Amino acid sequence: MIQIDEFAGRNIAILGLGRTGLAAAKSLIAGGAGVLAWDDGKAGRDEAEAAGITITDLRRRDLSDLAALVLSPGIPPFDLPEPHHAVTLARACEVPIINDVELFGRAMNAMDAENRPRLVGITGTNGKSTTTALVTHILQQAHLNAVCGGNIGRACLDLPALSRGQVIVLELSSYQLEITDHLRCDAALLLNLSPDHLDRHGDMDDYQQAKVRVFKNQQAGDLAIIGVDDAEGEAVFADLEDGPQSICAISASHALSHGIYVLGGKLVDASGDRPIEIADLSQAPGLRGQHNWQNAAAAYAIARHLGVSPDRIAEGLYSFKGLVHRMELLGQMGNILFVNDSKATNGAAAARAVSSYSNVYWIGGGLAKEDGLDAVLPHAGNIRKAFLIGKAGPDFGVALEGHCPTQQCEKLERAFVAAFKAAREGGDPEAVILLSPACASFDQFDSFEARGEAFGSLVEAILSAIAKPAAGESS
Ligand code: UMA
Ligand code: ADP
Repeated sequence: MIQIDEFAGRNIAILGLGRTGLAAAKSLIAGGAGVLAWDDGKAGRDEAEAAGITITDLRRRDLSDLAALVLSPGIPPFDLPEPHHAVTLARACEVPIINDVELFGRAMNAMDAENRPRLVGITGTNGKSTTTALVTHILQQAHLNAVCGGNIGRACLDLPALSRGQVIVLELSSYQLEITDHLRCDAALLLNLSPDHLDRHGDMDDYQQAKVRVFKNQQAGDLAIIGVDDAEGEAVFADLEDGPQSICAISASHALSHGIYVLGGKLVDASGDRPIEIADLSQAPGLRGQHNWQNAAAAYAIARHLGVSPDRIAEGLYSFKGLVHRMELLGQMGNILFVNDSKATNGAAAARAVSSYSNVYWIGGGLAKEDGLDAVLPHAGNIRKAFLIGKAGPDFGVALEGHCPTQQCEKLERAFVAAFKAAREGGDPEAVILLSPACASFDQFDSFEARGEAFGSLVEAILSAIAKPAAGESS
């Protein structure tokens, strides 16, 4: 746990007692602050009380004596979609609204330069978790004391106490960045940008403004890495050219005269006098698909900045296993692969998976995002048939008309059974039953993890049913 001393002897409120709020409460209490904690959900309050944290209803209290209100990332700090009552009260009393990443950034800044860990900040619309895990894996393989946290699942204040020689790799969402002011990253990455979370940010411009805060406070000697495969990234790169930090462009779609790029699977470092081939990513099983090449190029740039040798980085790229729920190969039956990409909660992410395979029996749908299926349609030629579920099913059916056959299945189980039958009858040399929904899961599941696990159970049931001969059948 990272102890936060800044509020010793003062009262500070915490709204939201999930992973972020619980960790923040513990860090602040350890540092001597008077913590007033609240969660609108009973489960959150109960868990906090069990951990010895006092509960105070922040919606019904005068907040004017507070030094700050610490918000969880899931609770909007501004007016969209609508402000929380406690946020409105805090604003009226001019209480600063901050978050755990801001507390973390200030604690880092308060350290002596020689003891301060090095910090990597990773953001983008898609690929954050994969790149965060990949960077951490490469650094650990190179025997650096690296840990990761943030949006990837472990609150940043829950990480081990800050100490000399550590490298902290933080995955940062737009929700976390939008009210973070003092974070300074030794290496900061913006992978890509496409429409997401616009209900909260209002428009692309506001979303982009939140994301580019990852570069705020960078100094000479720090590195900004920017994916330039989309127009937004190119614009951010141009904006940063006048900044104090060094900048590095990365691409998975074209050669760069200066930067790091991947072409035909070959990772090339063109940041020096002449381009040098570093690795052949077609030999990296955990980094299949062009989108993962973008992640690999970014991870390479970060690890080089932290002093890891190109050979060591290549070893890390080859030995990376990938993350669960992201184009995760669950198993194979004859010519049929089962791939769980439940984390594809928007169209841009699903497009990457659909474009990575031929003969896709695609399971998609759920709660649609702003970008709908726009990014998937150019790759619909790879879809042999779409099996649609959830609220978005009917709209996706309309969007796919004229592109590929579709079947409305409503539920995941029905979609899986229908997709399996179709894939068996299809006779393709390699077929893929791909769950890559292009949607959030919340209409039918608690989380993308629960959705991926449900898919995994269906796959497991089929694989074990086929492996075991039926009763009475001779082997
Ligand atoms: N709550 C209220 N009132 C509200 C809304 C929520 O009291 O109006 C309470 C809930 O009852 C709950 C708590 O707030 O107890 C949840 O807070 P939270 O949603 O911020 O969740 P945490 O558990 O703190 O997890 C957060 C991130 N969640 C979100 O941003 C929504 C996690 O990212 C992150 O891993 C974690 O902090 C540690 O840093 C998850 C996520 O979905 C993976 N992120 C989004 C994404 O990747 O698209 C941004
Ligand atoms: P995030 O943490 O940003 O949501 P993940 O690494 O969890 O990103 O991947 C989310 C989804 O996006 C998965 O479906 C994955 O296959 C896909 N994906 C991973 N990297 C990229 C990328 N660089 N560009 C687009 N999609 C990606």
